[in-house]
Amino acid sequence: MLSYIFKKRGEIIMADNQKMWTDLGMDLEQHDILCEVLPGAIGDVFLTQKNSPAAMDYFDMVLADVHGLRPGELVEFKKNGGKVFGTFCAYVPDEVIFAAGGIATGLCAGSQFWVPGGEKYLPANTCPLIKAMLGARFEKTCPFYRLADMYVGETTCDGKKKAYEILATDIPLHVMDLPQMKRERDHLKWAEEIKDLIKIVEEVTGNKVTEEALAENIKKINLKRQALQRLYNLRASKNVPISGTDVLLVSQIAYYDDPERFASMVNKLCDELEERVENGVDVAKGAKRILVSGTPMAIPNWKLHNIIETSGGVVVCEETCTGTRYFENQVDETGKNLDEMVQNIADRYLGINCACFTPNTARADDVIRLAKASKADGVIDISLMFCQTYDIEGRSLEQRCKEEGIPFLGIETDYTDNDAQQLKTRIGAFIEILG
Ligand code: BJ8
Repeated sequence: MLSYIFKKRGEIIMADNQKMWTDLGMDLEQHDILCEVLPGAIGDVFLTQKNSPAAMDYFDMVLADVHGLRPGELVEFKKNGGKVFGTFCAYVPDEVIFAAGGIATGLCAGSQFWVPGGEKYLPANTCPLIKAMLGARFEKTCPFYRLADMYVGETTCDGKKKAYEILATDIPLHVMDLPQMKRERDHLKWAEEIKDLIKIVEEVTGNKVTEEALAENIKKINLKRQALQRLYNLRASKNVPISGTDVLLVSQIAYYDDPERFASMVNKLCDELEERVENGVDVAKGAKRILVSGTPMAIPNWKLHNIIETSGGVVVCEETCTGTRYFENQVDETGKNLDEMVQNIADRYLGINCACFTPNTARADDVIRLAKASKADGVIDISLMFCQTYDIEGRSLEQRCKEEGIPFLGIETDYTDNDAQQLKTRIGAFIEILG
């Protein structure tokens, strides 16, 4: 039983991860089916791209052995007593987990493959991301879901809250009580929640979160954010040096790669892109520049980017949690003691503008600001099916874009390909009318 690794674009080698997957208690037969689909999907989306930067090789390699490479590292880490924490949301502060000597890893849920498994536990009219979370865990077909010692959830949307109750029947799960408003007292409350998380990770890892360790990890995660910000700044140049599909992959990998290695690989990519910008290299000459906003696109969800970029558009920015919401704003590094550092962490994370908050007008401000900064010709706002908060917010966002004279297209979709043709037609028509 084999997983496929693309060593370089177009070159496929095989890796045998069977023993690790068996040890993790995975359903190998079902997992084989997923492994068979993935290389085709990667080939269709990534290998058909022209003029992809050479430094994307690293991210392609990570993707091609997505269930082998990083899980293998985490398994080794656990053999030496390390603890792994699986997270689901951009609000959970990785700094705290790393400061306790643990490793945080995103638990992505971007594949239709996991949705039917989730529907055994949840109503069909639940957001596909949430259904995929449960499917990935209970169907035993994702090594990340298997190897995490604990999950860390958060009180964002109602669907996730209920899903965490079900997941907690199968794995230790701590839920952080995220405020739904951003008043001063909410900032203080979020700091208290982070202190609770510190206690939990200290208990699980057996390590204290010291001032030194927290300061060091604030810097470490900030460096990752800075690398991503650099990448996004380069996309804003007149000639587009990298496709949105490639950048989406980088953003998806950000959630589970080693933070230091990831930052250095993103910076390496940026060095290459800087040269491209100077030399006028454009991967999408004549294409219309699109800002994508809305719900996150967890790996391996490349559906919308692929459609946009094969319909005369190029994605130049994502106002999503697999985009700017993940890395904008640094944690203030001047905190002198644990209390100050925790408050600085709380303040940075509460700066994220998720539709779960009320009011959330700052998100529309973000979209307008980013559309202008990235010189977008239009905004495509995406809501995963049955995600009420993003769907509802789409209406006011459309209004704001209209007021600013920015063309806007709202889309509701899921992980299936059932609507792909229809979306191609709608997106193609939208791109046509962009001036
Ligand atoms: S900070 S966007 S990662 S909650 S799409 S599961 S909201 S029903 S993913 Fe999210 Fe954190 Fe917000 Fe970002 Fe619910 Fe909507 Fe599904 Fe969602």
